[in-house]
Amino acid sequence: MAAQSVPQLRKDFLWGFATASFQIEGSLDTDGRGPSIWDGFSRTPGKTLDGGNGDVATDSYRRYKEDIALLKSYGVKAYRFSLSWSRIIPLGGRNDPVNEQGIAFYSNFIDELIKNGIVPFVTLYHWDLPQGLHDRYGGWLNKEEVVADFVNYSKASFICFERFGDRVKHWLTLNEPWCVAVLGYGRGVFAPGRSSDRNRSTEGDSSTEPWIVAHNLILSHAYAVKLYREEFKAKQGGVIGITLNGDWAIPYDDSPENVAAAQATLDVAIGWYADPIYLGFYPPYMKQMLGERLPEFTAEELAVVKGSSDFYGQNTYTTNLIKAGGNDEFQGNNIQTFTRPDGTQLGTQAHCAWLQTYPEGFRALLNYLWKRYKMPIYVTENGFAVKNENSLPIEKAQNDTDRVEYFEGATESLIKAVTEDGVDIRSYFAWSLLDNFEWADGYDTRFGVTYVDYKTQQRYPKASAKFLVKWFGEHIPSDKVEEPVPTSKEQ
Ligand code: GBH
Repeated sequence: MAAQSVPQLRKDFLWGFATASFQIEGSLDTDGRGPSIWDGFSRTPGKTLDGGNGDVATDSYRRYKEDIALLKSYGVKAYRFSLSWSRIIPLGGRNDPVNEQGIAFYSNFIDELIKNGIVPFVTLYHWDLPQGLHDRYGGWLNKEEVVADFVNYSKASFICFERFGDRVKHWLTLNEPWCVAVLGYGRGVFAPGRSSDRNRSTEGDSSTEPWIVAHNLILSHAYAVKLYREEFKAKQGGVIGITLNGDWAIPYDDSPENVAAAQATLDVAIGWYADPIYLGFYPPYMKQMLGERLPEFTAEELAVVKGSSDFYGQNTYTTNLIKAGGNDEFQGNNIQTFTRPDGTQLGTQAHCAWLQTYPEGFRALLNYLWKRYKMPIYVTENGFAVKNENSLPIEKAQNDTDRVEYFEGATESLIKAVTEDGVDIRSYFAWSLLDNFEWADGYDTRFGVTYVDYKTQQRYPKASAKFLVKWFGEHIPSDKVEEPVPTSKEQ
């Protein structure tokens, strides 16, 4: 049989699609939700490319059953989504009231997934901090307050979890802390938009705040995991961890300074978070680069931080060539480019400047993470935005050849990493189930495997969805048992 020659992933491999609350839900003032830092930021003129905001998005708060029916039609094993902190605790803080309506929404959502045989894979925080916490004490900048409030929020979220804990087993604390710190407090392109660049922001200090925010994010993650392990894990048997963003880095050429530069880039993009969490210390390169500006953990904190993830979670999209030089600390003072020394491009250009296809880089990154951190890996995001897709008629957009090619390469790298390199990979979530609110790009950039017509909110599957459905159907052993042949007595 042909099926036997196809290399296989684990039987319990979780494949599916990912989204985030603010990017899809809309209904921002519904059922007692409080404002988040993205509400006001996205409504401020000039903050998003096309002026788009999160008021409606893909209307998924109201259409969640339709979204789940779509997931079911794709035959996914799992769905990764995030909870909105402001729906669960509208003002955000540990002494603020919990909103039962918000909890009920996610409880029903989880129920609906389970009813449809889809594993919920839940992110607690995907960038939508309650505005109340930012106004009250500076949000992520304030260690004493924000760590306690995040831990309390985790606990509130676990009210949901507790009701369905026998079947909900996968938790992520934070999505991409690098983006929160750098884009929110360094470059100022994401909420809350703080930056030293006075053309962009009236407040903020890019030389100190991102490092402080990152430190507080790591502690918030770690103490939430501690709570989970102490109070929930034994009875519920789930796993909890963090997911980071990070792309593979290749030296521009084999000169020693560019080889060192590529490693420094990985240290800042990934090691900034992964090294303390999995190895127990900040990368030495960062200490050298930042000196006193890099906060330090107390011995007690470090004991909580080290080992605070049950697995390794990674979002990854592309690969960069790295040259020594430049003064962008968030890239390790190196220059990133897609242009090879011979002038050719690394891969196919996406709609966003930061993304080109390069599937070999995905495989190399998985190997690097496996060797360095020695944890089972959950790939929690991977995807592509087709150039100018937003200006195409729907039928043309549905035929998303560049995205199909991207996923062809990614899945080939995935299966090779597993079967040829022996990397322990447990999940693959494509970003995203739907075109949605793409942060500072507004609705100009589309990442969905399903086209959304924002005028009607109609959903249209693209070719890339069909590709992934077929590919995972062929590469995960089926758990369907053979139907017994009925005996005449049963008939
Ligand atoms: C993910 O981030 C997010 O988790 C998800 O919400 C988002 O929709 C998806 O990607 C697609 O973008 O040019 O300086 O602003 C991916 C990691 C890191 C990619 C920052 C974009 C932009 C750097 N992102 N990068 S900059």
